Amino acid sequence: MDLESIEKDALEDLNQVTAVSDMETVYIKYLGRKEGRLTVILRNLGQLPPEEKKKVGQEANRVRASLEEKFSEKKALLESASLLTHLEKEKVDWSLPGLEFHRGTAHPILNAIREISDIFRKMGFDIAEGPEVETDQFNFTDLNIPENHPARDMHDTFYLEGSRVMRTHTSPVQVRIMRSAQPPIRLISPGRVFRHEATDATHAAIFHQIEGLVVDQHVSFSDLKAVLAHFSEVYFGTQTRVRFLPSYFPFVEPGAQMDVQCFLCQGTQKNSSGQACPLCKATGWIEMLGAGMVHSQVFRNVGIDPEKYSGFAFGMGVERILMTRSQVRDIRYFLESDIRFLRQFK
Ligand code: FA5
Repeated sequence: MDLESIEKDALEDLNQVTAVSDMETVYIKYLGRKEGRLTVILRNLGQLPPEEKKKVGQEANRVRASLEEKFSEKKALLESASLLTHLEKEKVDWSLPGLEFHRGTAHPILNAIREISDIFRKMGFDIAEGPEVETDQFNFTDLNIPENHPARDMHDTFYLEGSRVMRTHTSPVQVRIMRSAQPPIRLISPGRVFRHEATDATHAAIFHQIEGLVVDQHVSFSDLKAVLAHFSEVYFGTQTRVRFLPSYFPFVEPGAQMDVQCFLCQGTQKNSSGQACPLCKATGWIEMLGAGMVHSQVFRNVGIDPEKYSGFAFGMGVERILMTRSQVRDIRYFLESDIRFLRQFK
């Protein structure tokens, strides 16, 4: 009988269904309002002779009720199965290690600048900034380094159009400040500087300096020495040896430099295999800063009376100072963004 095969076919089709989304097609095929195989039979009952009409009608209704029930059972089954797979997928394994979130930090050089600046701030120094693109006049001429002066050779730089240069040191900030402010002046100025330089373990072409300038009445060379000695004691500790020796810079008189003992060879000038220390080039010392008393010509260039005022200045290399304290063997590491190197400074 038709009804029997409809029920059988419908149940078989239903059996094949594995997703709720596929049930609709099967449902329509048998129970759809227009063309459903069972629906058509029910709709045409009226055309049957009364005896058969009753029999077929009863059976057709039973099949319909049974199929409806089977469909909703299957639907419920599929829905709970898909919910389970969904939950399974979303299951959280609380025993797994968490995802580590790496927070960015300031670059070690920036941190060193902050730390060094703090030491000077506690000694009463203000902080000033100057531009990285400087005029030839402020970078050289006003600092008593006229054109064709041999000192310009040591500061070979990147020249720009219109007598502008990438500053070779932070000393032009001295000029800018002294031109705009009257003494007393007591400030430091950290910043980036640029030199056309053959790089090696202690020389980079882009590095950082911190300039210091004090101008007042009766400022003496011993004030300079005391300030620098205090700085090195606080920053390096009392165990690190430093030395203060004469040097030449056209914008100071007298001029000096401060060296720090090479941490790699401990001043012995040799490495562990007895060869020349590659870091300090077998000198036992690393130059840390240049300094001196502000030259009277510089005072005249910026409009400060050298008879009334005196002052000292210094310019320290931030990378060299940090290298010494953190025992970094090559300045070029600071320019690479190798996270393994940077993480050591946390
Ligand atoms: C100067 O730049 C002077 N302006 C310093 C100064 C300021 C003297 C005020 C007197 C008064 P110098 O070229 O020596 O001097 O550089 C100063 C410091 O910068 C050095 O002692 C060193 O620590 C660092 N330095 C110099 N050249 C390099 C380089 N190529 N790479 C990394 N650090 C450097």
